[in-house]
Amino acid sequence: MNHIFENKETFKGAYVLALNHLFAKKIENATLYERYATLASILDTHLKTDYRSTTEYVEKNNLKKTIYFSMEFLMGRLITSNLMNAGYASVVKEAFKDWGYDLNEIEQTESDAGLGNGGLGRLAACFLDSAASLSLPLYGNSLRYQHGFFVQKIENNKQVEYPDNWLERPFIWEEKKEDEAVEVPFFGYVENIRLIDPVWVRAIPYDVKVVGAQNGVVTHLRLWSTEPSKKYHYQDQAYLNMVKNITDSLYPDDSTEDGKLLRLQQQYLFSAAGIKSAINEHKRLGRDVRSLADYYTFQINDTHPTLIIPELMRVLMDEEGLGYDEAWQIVNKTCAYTNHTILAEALEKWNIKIFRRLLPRIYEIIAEMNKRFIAELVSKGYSQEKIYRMQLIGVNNVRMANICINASFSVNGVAALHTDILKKIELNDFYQLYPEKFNNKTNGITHRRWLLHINPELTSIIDSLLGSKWQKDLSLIKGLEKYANDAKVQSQIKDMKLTKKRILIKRIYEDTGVMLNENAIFDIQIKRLHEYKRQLLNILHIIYLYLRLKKDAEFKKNFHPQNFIFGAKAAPSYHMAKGIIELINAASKVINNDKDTNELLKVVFVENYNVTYAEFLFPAADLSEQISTASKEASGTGNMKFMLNGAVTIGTMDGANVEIVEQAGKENAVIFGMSAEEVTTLYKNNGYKPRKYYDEDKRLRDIFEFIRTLNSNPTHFDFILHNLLNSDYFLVMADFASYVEAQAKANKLYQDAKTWWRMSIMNIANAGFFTSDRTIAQYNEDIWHLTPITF
Ligand code: 26V
Repeated sequence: MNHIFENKETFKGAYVLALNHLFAKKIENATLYERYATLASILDTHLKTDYRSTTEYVEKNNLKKTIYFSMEFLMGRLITSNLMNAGYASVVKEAFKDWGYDLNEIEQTESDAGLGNGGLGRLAACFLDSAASLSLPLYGNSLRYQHGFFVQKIENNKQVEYPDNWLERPFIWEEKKEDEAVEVPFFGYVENIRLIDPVWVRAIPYDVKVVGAQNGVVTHLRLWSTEPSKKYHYQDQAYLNMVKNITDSLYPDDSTEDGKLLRLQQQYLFSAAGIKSAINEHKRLGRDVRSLADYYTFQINDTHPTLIIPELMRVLMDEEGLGYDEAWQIVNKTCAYTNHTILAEALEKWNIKIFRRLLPRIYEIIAEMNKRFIAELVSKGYSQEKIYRMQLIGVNNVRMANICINASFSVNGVAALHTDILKKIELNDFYQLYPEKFNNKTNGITHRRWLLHINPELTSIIDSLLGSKWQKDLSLIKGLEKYANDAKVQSQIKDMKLTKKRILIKRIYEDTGVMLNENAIFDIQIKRLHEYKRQLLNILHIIYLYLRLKKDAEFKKNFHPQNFIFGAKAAPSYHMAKGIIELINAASKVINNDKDTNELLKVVFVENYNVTYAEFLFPAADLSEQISTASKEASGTGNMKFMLNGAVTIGTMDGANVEIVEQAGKENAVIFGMSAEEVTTLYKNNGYKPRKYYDEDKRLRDIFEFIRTLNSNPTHFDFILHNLLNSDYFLVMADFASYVEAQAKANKLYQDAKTWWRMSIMNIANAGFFTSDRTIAQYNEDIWHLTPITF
């Protein structure tokens, strides 16, 4: 077959024509963006053939689909990943080289699609890549936010938020499907199950192609946008504003408890539209609604898409005329729920008043579900107290997680420890009632983006040792283990790190003016800013190091230089988190400018940490900071990206760290701090006195004193210090001594090069389990049972 990506000459010919067609320019006159847009357009157009054959295959063979409902998909840039998965990266790179251009440079002009907050959204993006690469018919369903996750700037040490106008220039990978628009009703009132006088909003899908790894499979992520309904002749400004607002912005908040009507509106919009489009498709293919469960699984990513449950009930009963029991059976066989947090404050609840006003019929259905559920529990002899804990509606609010657990056939956690805690503690009532529903699916990351794409240097080292089969089946990366002590391989890995550090140093220098020492240990903590993730513990330790280096010559002599790098966004309304960012920046200014220590110790807070920045940071790391209070981090996925790129974890036995240590060996990580069980017991006994640590540990007193010098107003950071002394819910004070010890151990280990690079290689070699290909294969095996597409 002859096509434009066949070889560099055919590609060059097509590219020059397209550039002329799109921008009326010759290549030497085109801007960087025009060169990018031309490449993306011809690739996107080219992919249409595979997209069509995938769709046709799935339809012709009546394959079951999974619709992955997620309010967030943190896609990042797509050009390189699409080119690589399509198998055309080297042809394009060669052609560009002939012209004197660098493909990486072109990539820089694509906007980073930041339709998510953090781990949950990035996981969804990795899942799309893995499912398509495993030839599974999985499709994403979400919202097309006009503004993604805010752009962070640091001004005066503080975080300032700016809007992310990522759609400023056309998003080339999307295609508007006007013909598949649906109308979604809000408000109104109910008369005999009929919704009277609702306000209609038109939902229009934009499909973004998702390219499987060299298997000809192209699926999509469907993003819903809102437009005024076609049902009205006249629309006033208030209505038009409401319509626009629904898909205006992503909530920059992990907090789902803000009670905002708008967020509930977003949730219903993409849930109802997604269900409607699945049912439309199901019928178009000539199938009966009663067989829905044979053709679809709706995976509910956290509780944000919970409303698909009552919505599906509504469609089946009110529109399709099924009885309650029959509808309930279908819902129960199609919906599956993934839980991503045990933090009680993160469990979504909606005020009944708001809920009923916005979604009166949906509320009625949930009330009916609740009535029947309570009756079932009563008949099983449950106590009043237990029933109250489990019911779907509390005194004031609708409980989304309870609805999901009650109505889904599968409930999964995202790491072994997390699922264990759900079963034994947080969701124990439900686990006793439905033990068969509960299962674990440890998270993963796509090694195509997080190794092949971002670290070609490491990829080629592995290729040279193992051939390239491991790229398709990451479990084969285990073959590296036998080179762990090999001096030559160790030095190759060390050189790879140095190369990646130099690239990062340059970027950080350009962004912040801080020049980092390339021989130092690169110690990196990149993730959302949350108290439970304990960036505060990290900065307290850095201050301790700084003070010690200044006064202890012997310590200084034995200390290997260390660069501490942070990247984190705080929710705009999260006062404590923003205070911690300011504290890190204020401390870094003093530390970086102190001639006594600044050859040895630097601290950098990178601005606007996002997927694109992450791609520079992970490969350059030596130490991966995973220091959450044990039991609080459901899984973590950054920990896996570091490991795969040869960093050693310094962390607590929390989330997937437990499995990382299990895979790599305890001797190949630096573990510290209280265990999840100890934390739980401490909370239960109510006996935690953080002030004791302050009184007994001079290091803490010195750190506090230093913090009081960081601002012209000595009480400026007192809200942080007082919290540590008087409450410290996340046990920073309790784990401080143990963390200091762990850090000292890591610094010493690094100085023993043979041991260190052995550890690094052992981490890479044992990261195979953490590919999201494995995660997706397990979801499919246990929950979805999809048949792969085999052309
Ligand atoms: C929400 C909230 C809201 C209230 C304040 C505290 C708080 C803390 C965390 C959250 C997160 C909710 C869901 C979430 O993003 N979970 C993350 O999911 C990742 C993918 O499974 C997982 O790796 C992370 O450990 C988990 O935090």
